[in-house]
Amino acid sequence: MIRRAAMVKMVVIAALAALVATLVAVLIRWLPESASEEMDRITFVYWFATIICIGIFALVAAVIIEAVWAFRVQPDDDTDGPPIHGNTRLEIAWTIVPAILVIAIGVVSAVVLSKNADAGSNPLHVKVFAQQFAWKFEYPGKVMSDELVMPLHRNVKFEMQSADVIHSLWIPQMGQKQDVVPGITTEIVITPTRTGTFTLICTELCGLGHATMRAPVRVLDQPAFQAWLAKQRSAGGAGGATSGAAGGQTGGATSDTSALGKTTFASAGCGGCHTFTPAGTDAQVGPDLDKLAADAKAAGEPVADYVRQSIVDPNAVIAKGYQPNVMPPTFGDTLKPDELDALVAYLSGKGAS
Ligand code: HEC
Ligand SMILES: [Cu+2]
Repeated sequence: MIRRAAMVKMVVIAALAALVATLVAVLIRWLPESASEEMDRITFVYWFATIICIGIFALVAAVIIEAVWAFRVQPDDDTDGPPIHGNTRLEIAWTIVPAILVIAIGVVSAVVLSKNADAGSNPLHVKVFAQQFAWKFEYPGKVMSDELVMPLHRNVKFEMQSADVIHSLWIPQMGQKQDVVPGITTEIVITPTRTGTFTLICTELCGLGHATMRAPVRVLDQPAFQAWLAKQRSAGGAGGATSGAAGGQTGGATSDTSALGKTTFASAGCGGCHTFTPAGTDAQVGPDLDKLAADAKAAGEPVADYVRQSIVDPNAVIAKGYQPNVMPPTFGDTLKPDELDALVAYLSGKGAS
């Protein structure tokens, strides 16, 4: 039988251990502030499991500390300890109780998973296109956008496709995370609960530009969202009416083409690897595109031809000092012909001047 004094000591130790663990759980901000119904549920699971863990931690800490202290060897005690056979009641208890707790966590998680996957009867459908290293979003009515805009308190159902490798969609404050896998369409539901700006992050290491594969996210109240969508529709879905005012353009491109060139450069993720002053990017994975003219000359080709070949077939000519197979070879397939033309004009216009 455990003596009364030992029992009291263990209760005190358990209370202290629980206090310390609770402070660590509460005082450190482990999760971002929730911005979606799904994140609210995920946060609940997190606390449900954490509270159970704190209880077990307190119990184990109390028993271990008391046992180590009370049964420590006395000086000069060279005898063996007493032979002990199991304690059936204790063993049944420490099997059944954890089993119940783990099953409880499993059931709560399963309920949350199924609720988080439920898009309700009237979700907003948004198609997501992921490719190295950019995101694109398509709204009903073929409205394309580089920015993810979501209406407040409405289920948004994402249908996601990848043009190349596995990517993964994650907005930390919204909790939900889902891989985007080439060849299949994956789905995820997010229901925003507060307006604001967030960042969508690719969380699957997808290549050299992975760290730059982000997209801006905005949650608007319903009227503002409808207004945004209507405006995008009338703008032909060009993705935020970008002006062609890219400093120093003299390539003879009309401002329409240069606007498309600029948006394509941004949406295809070129800026994740290349410096190009008109686009305001300064990445250094690939060559500085401000200096294209010189490379075209070295290759003995007109700038426009050289640029087109570099985009469609990156390994045809490897820029000096760079590696082959770094620039994705898929742009020839993923870019529409007019986007490709505009991109070539956008890049060579600058280079030729
Ligand atoms: C993953 C990084 C990456 C991305 C994304 C990327 N590139 Fe590249 N790019 C490179 C590298 C590395 C090279 C040099 C090797 C080569 O020539 O293939 C290069 C070469 C080029 C060249 C030839 C440059 C020269 O001076 O010879 C052009 C033009 C170019 N890229 C345009 C683009 C455009 C346009 C996009 C977007 C559609 C793009 N790149 C996306 C990495 C990238
Ligand atoms: Cu990615």
